[in-house]
Amino acid sequence: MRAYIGLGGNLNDPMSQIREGFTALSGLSGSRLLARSALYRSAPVGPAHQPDYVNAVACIDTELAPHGLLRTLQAVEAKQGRVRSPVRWGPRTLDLDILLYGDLRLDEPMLTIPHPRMVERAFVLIPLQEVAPGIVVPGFGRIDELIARLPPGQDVSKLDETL
Ligand code: ROI
Repeated sequence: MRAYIGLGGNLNDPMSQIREGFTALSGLSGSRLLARSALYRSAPVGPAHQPDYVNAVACIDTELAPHGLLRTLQAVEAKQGRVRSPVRWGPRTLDLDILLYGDLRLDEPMLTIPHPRMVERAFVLIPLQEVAPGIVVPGFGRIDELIARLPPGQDVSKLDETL
């Protein structure tokens, strides 16, 4: 099944966090990494007193069922997504979200597909459009229409990865 994974992080070196996330995704059991977007810098959505995020989207081909994929992604987050802060375990530095899983629509307490907030978030839709132009988000519509309908003021820009 073709699935799209959203990556995000905002700790010290979030570009490296996201690159490591891509590396982990390229080694997932029963899966292949088909495409990765550029890295994007985005202003935080939600609590404002935190650093900017780096966001990206990956496309994978996976034999894992949705819940198996979720568990596998959570294991990657646990292994690579946390860094030790001087005081205690720091905040999660790598978020891996299942955005889409084929045409599946799933609404369960632990797992909702499509990701329930993705259509409001420029930091998801813009990198998703880069790897999947013309994709239809099941139940929501075509990516270009969703981007056109985004609430204004979300600050997302492609990063220069030569830095
Ligand atoms: N904001 C941005 N820009 N990018 C994220 O990945 C992100 N992830 C989150 C919240 C706190 C909602 N805000 C975010 O979990």
